[in-house]
Order: sequence, then structure tokens, then C-alpha cells
Amino acid sequence: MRSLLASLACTSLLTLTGTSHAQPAGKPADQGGNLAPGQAKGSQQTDPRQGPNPTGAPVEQAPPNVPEFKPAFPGQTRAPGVQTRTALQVTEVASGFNKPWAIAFLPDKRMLVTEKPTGKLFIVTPEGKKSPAIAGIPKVDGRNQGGLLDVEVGPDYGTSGLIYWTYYEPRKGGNGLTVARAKLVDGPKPKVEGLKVIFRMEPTLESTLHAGGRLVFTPDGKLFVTLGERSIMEGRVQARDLKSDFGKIVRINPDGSIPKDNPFVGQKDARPEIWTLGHRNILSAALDSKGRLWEVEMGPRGGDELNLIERGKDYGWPTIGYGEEYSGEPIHKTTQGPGMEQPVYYWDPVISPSGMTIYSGELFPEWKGNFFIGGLSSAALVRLVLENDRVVGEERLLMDQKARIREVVQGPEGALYLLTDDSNGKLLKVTPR
Ligand SMILES: [Ca+2]
Repeated sequence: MRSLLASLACTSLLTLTGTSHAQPAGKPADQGGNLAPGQAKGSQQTDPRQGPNPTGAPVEQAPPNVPEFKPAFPGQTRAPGVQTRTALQVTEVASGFNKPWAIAFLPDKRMLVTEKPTGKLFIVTPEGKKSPAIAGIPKVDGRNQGGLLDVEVGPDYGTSGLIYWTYYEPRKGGNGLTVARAKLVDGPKPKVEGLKVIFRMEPTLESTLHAGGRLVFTPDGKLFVTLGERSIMEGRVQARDLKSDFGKIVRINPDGSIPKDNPFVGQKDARPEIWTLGHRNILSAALDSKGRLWEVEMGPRGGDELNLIERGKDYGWPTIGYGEEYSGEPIHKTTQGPGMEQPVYYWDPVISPSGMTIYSGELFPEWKGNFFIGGLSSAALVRLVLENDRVVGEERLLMDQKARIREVVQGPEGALYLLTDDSNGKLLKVTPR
């Protein structure tokens, strides 16, 4: 383990990033127009969990890609900038991962870490020692955004030994996102056995893009799987089609069966696993302290979105949104539509979100309840402060690392663990200095 030079106070970080958003903390901000409805100016300061915020201008100062699209409500984008007061220590736990994608903690504090293109899964000790690749993981289609993606430790791991993972599966006629589970057999040469595929995204289509692939277990023992719409037009047009899994969040039981209380069970021409529809590509998803599911989805140019996920709802892609094609061509006629949900927040320009955790630890009391999102193109750890389900503050952390952040997970002791998206990807740990 070695400490990086970059163990800096966040206030210093902000001045070192080279972006123009830094503003002295404590300066009264003229951001009243950005407060959510019903919030009095300055009311945030009464909440001891969150300290003095907002403090400054929005962290995003670049011009929007789609200026003609306006927010649906104040504070839906460019929330006031906030600054973490705790000085941060960034420690490199391990490196040498080829485009690592996900971390999951075993009960003994070792970590499972996936490598996207190679399809390899490792066990990593808290000291950074890496096991040989776990044997028995099926072959993945590792091109582009496919490969071995998320991994989770089953809720009954203590008795069953079951782990769960997502991958782009090579299939006859194309490929698709698949979820498997198996028993982890620990030891010097770890392996999995008793493998069972519990879910296959349908239909099969040939695309190496927009895989989705995050897994989230709920306290009541269900499993959410986030699914992309494959990017190519043939897939995109299915994002609001209930006959297709593309662009959906699905909810299954851990054995792959379908919960009877899913919203579209029994509906003609609808797949019973679907929980919500109208998504583009979801690589960030997490539960809050109330057990509610939130996701941040990769949007088009100018259209990354934070959404609160509610049973059976339609999140509008590709009909509504705030972005445009990367070519500059329009996608949406409008940002709002009947029966379609508004994002709680959006980014224009985008952050390229991947990985997400809602902080519940004790190591950073000022971060309680805050959202942390990995930023790929933004090369930042994005922190959001929410009140009453509205974003009231945004911060970009660790920009001095100049790394694409693929994953953020809270460790058992309350530290944040990150993966950087690189052919020499690093496993980093963030603690108070
Ligand atoms: Ca949407």
C-alpha cells in the first residue's frame, strides 16, 4: 500500500483542478433560484448532517451542449457548488487491473474485483494482494462496453457461498447482458461451482455498446438488474417497449424467478420482469437509507440523468430528455411528456456516470446521505447533496487524480473504494487524512 501525493484537503483540490468553478467557501451564494420548491434560502444550514452548504457557484461552468432545453424546475441542473471540509487521504490498495469494473465486499473484508474485457474475477485482500483469477467464470464478449461487469455477494452468502455477476454473453445471433450466480469456493486457487444463469436480457441483438449491468439487492431479498438499450437504433427504439428488456430496470428473485408483485405481471405483451422503462444506459444504481432505488444513467451529449426509481414508471428515453446526439443532431422534440418522469437532476455537459454509492458510514459524518458517482469523461468523483429528494449541492472530488472513475463502493469501515478505468486500473481507498 502506498500513499499518493494527492492526499489533499478538498478545498485545495478545487483550486488545483484547473477548472473555473472554485469559489471561496462561506461566500454567500446568489443561488436562491436553484433551491427546490418549498425550500427557504439558507434552510440547508440547519441540517447538522450536511454542514454549511451551498457555498458557491455551480461546479459546472462550461456552456451547455443544448442551451435550448431548460430545466423543468429550479435546481434540476447546476446546483450550487459545495466543498467537503474533511481533508482526504487517497491510498492505492492495488493496481494492474485491466479495465476493472466493479467491487463487492466479502464478509471478511476482502473484495471481489471484476475485469471488464478479460472476464477475470479476482479476490483482493485489504492489503492489496490479488488472488489468481477465479476459475469457472464463463466466457464473456469483452469488446467495447461489454465484458465482465458487476459482481455482488449474495445476501445469504454466509450459508450459501453464492456470488452474482453480470456479463455480456456471446450468443447465437449476437450477444446480450446475462446474470449468473455460483458458489465461491475459496482457497489458494479459488473457483466457482454450481453455476446457474438466472437472467438473460431479451432479445438477443449484436451490439457491443450500452450494456447496463448493475446489480442491486434489496432488503426484502429481490434483485434489481439495470439494462442498457444497446445504443444502436434497433435497440434504442425498444427502450419504452414492454415486449423488450432493452432500456429497462428488471426485478427478479435471486433464483431467477419473477416476483408476482412486479408491475407488469399478467399484462398482455409485457415482460413480467420489467420494473421500470425508458432508460438509456444505467451504470450507476444504489439504495438510499429508506431502501429506495436511485440510478444515474449515461445520457446522450448533454443528457446524463439522476432518477428516483419507482415501480412501473416510464423514464422517457428516447422520447424525452435534455441531450442531443454526439453529432449535434436533435433526439427529442421536447424535455417533458405525459406519463413520463422527470429526472431529479441532469448534467449538461455530461459527467459519464459509472458506479454509485449513497454514503451511510461513520468515517465522514459530513457525507451522511450524500450521493457519490464515478465520473468517466469528467474524471471526477461526483458528490451530490440532496434534501427532500432534490439536489441542493454538487462537488467534484479527486480531480487531481486525472483518472476516469468507474466504480465507487462504501467499504465496511466507511471508507470509499474506487476503481479507475484504465488498462492499468487502480483500486483506491479514500479516508480522512
Ligand atoms: Ca429520462
